[in-house]
Amino acid sequence: MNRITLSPRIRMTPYHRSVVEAGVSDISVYNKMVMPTSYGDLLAEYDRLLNGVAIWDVSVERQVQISGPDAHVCAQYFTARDITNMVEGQGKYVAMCDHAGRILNDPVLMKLSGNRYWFSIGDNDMLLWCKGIAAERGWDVDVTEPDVSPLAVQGPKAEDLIAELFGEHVRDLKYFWFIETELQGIPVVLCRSGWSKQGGFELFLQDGSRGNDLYSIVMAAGEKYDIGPGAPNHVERVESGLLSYGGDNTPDSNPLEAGMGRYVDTDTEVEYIGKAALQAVVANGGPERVFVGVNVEGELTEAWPLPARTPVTLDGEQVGTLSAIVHSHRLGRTIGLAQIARTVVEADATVEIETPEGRRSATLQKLPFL
Ligand code: THG
Repeated sequence: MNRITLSPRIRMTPYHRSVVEAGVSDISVYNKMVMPTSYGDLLAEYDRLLNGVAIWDVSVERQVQISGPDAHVCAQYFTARDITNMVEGQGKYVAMCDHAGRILNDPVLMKLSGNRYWFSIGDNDMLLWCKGIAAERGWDVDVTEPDVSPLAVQGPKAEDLIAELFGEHVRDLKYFWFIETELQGIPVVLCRSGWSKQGGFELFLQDGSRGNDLYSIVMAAGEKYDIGPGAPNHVERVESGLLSYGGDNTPDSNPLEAGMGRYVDTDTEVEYIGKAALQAVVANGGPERVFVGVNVEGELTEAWPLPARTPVTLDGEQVGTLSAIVHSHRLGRTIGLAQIARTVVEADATVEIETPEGRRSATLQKLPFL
């Protein structure tokens, strides 16, 4: 199986022609939209992200826009973090939970104004969730998916490139802060963000008909920095311990079990979905599982990667699930991500992973690796 049938039910991104011309070789589907995942040389893409600058079509990070007089109370209700003091132009990494405190998404929440918010979402149907709950609550809001498609520019040379395109003032933007601006007449929201720890920005294109124009402008200006195409990089994100919602966490995980504890407020007056359940988790001594790094003995071979959520065992009993395993180019060893029972993590136990080539032992460590 090496083809995917592109039909209208799999949405193309506004950068489609550009990424095809750039030589896209692999795609995935995320939020019912095409997500380019490689241009044929993952090691070169990793190297470009670590040492240069890369351009990523991440249109799949769709926005759920909450606008109207009740936007603040509505956005707060969806967010397991106190957003009372958020100001216009600020973004925050947040968890959205169900009523049992289980994580539904891990978006970047952006406050465009007092009555307009964007949840820049990961892969789950949050538009339906937000529409349904806002309507049932009778709030005066519109819940929509606007014509907004992020283009990420990532890597140590991203800031110089973005400063050249938008002006020196972009160097003062703090993490997840943004400005509404334009580039040669193309409306964009420029945010210091992106799913890597190599630095960079996301350009939230606000006119889908201009995607290939925007892509060309960035590519032309980036030529002197040797810019090239890339995509969210699996090896780098494992090294950096960035959560991939839906992949890393089991469906019944709360955000404390998905490594998002420091972004969750339980000691707060504000009301949000899942608050009572999360307060109970804290009152009972903390989460049952912890999101950790694993150092796996031996080399990663062709027979891997493992199927999703490989059992992690201790003395033959399952104590967790492994969600990612890679050869770290920078560390020169095999590393992975797992959700593991807190008692096992606290005991700093050595665990086992069942691989296609037999059992391998693994030690645990705090994230990030790097
Ligand atoms: N860009 C945009 N939206 C997104 C993503 C994105 N929505 C879904 C998904 N990706 C969100 N996931 C993350 C996960 C981690 C980070 C950003 C998005 C991140 N974390 C930093 C860290 O963990 O060190 C900083 C977090 C902090 O300290 O506040 O950057 O990629 N538009």
